[in-house]
Amino acid sequence: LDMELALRRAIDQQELQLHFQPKVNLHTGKFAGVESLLRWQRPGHGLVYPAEFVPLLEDTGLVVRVGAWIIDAACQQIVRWLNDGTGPVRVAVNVASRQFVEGDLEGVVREALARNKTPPELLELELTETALMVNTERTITVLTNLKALGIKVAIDDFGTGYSSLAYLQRFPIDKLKIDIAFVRDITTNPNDAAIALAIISMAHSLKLQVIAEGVETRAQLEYLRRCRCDEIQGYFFSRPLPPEALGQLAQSGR
Ligand code: G
Ligand code: G
Ligand code: MN
Ligand code: NA
Repeated sequence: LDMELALRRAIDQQELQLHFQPKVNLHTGKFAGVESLLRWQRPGHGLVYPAEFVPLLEDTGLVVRVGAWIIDAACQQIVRWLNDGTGPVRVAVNVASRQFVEGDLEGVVREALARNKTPPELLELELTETALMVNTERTITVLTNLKALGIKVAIDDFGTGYSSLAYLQRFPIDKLKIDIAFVRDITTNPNDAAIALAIISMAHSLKLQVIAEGVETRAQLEYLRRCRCDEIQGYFFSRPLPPEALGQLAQSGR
């Protein structure tokens, strides 16, 4: 309960902030954008990570409100980077299940894009399989409306949830993000390697891009490159960084 109160206060006191983890294009070796990751600068506690409070945000439904703030903050940051000379940076935002299922995601995104004058193609949403499968007809409608706004859509943590392959071709999405669970032992566990390769092949057959998360070693990177994976993200390249730290990195990659 203390935590919930503190979180409610955090929202009002603007203690929430976004950090950004770079993604790299494996075909060109160049910077390919970032994933935004929520942080809580909690007075007396330092920087608090989402594992400690995102579940509570979900349980209390606060995630719908915070989620709208996150999307607006990401749109704002995109424009800040455009204006400060960093250049165009595509930002992928995590969307919580409840935010997708209960919130007016289309309205939130439309307003955030308009208010900040953000080029829509620089915004991407990362949705989970679970959220997409709750009501598949509604999902198709919402995704179609989101795509009409000009943004990109990815399925996060792919391979760990329950999603019917039949829906992969019906959902208007752009990208699959291979879950870290298959990447971790990709160079030592033949099953994980096979699954990752199968996901990449299937995605490409369906004209989807593929990104692998949690890449920590050059060996993982090289395997994924041989599999024709399009992008990677992980500590091998960079940890999540505060927005100020990103400018140079983004420019060096161009
Ligand atoms: O880097 P990290 O420890 O920050 O993230 C931990 C988990 O919290 C990840 O599963 C990530 O998807 C989730 N998370 C991070 N930022 C956000 C966010 O902005 N919104 C939602 N819904 N989840 C987030
Ligand atoms: O949204 P998602 O569940 O994909 O969140 C990504 C999570 O993975 C975040 O907690 C982020 O900090 C973490 N992460 C990013 N890169 C790496 C990595 O290379 N190794 C590990 N172990 N975790 C990572
Ligand atoms: Mn994610
Ligand atoms: Na993930």
